[in-house]
Amino acid sequence: MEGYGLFLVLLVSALLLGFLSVLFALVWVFHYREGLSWDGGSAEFNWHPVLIITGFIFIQGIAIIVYRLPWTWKCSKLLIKFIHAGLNTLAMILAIVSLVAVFDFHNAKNIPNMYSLHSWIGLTAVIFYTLQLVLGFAVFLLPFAPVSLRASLMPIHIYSGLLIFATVIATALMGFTEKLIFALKTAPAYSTSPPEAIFVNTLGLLIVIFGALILWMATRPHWKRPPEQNS
Ligand code: ASC
Repeated sequence: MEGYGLFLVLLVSALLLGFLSVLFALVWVFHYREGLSWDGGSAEFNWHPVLIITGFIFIQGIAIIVYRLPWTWKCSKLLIKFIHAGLNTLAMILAIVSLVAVFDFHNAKNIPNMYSLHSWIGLTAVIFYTLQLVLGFAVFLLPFAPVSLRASLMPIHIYSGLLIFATVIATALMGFTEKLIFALKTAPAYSTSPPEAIFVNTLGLLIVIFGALILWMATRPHWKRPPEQNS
């Protein structure tokens, strides 16, 4: 349990940053924007940032580090696998609902779909996340795959999981920039740094720091869950 105290400090910091990011997303859409509803208007679009930040960033981040929580090491590995898969499934559902909100809003307002880099990378991330979940379920959770296959796929599962998580954060940053440029076209223009722009730029910073902490916690070898004891 080397540096276990530091792990807890990073974990609490990541949780605070995660909650703060969700709170910032809600303040953004309720205080600066049109709130939330499912009516084909801007308040429907607003589900997109709220659900992406809650599900695809915060919940996915927690799902990534769930094996590394020291108090779960005495729980069965299978239980932690179910929690890892369950949190990722919840994140996937929220991400898909958030995409439906955007497409529905665009179609209602005759705004074209899938032209921006944000949309290309974002849809790719959701598709690969879904593949990762289905493949992870089939190989690591169901009892059929031989240990040799599990062992050879595990480094790829870890690498692609971390790559998708980092890509989702980069995609969210592109989305913030796009939305601020679209929404703050005329007075107050984005270029004059109005309060909404400062607020959402800050939200972007919070999410980058959250991601940095999760990636650090997930990649330190000495914080790995100890191998199962056979006794
Ligand atoms: C699993 C599991 C592991 C790995 C290992 C292969 O399903 O629980 O610890 O795969 O068996 O790396």
